Amino acid sequence: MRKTIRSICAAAAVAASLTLTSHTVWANEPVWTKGEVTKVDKELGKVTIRHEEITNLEMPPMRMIFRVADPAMLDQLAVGQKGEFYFVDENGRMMIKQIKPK
Ligand SMILES: [Cu+2]
Repeated sequence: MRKTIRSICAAAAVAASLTLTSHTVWANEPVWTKGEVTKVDKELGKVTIRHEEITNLEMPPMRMIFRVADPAMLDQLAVGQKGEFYFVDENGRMMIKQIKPK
């Protein structure tokens, strides 16, 4: 009986460490959020997107303005463009880091 409890504890410890490891790896992976471009301002380098919930930023669905990490992204974006976006918080500025156009 005691042995059974000990092996269950060991299994739980392994599971916990696996979870921790996975999180560490995923921290640098893009988190994709679906969205649609509703406005592009090339001069200001800003894009308005109606986005679904952004889990990595704990943000509910809404329409908002983002900066882009690379001005070249502006050429890939047009009003009505749908896709998946990797949004990040760069010192309080919401920014599009990567785009997967659909
Ligand atoms: Cu938002």
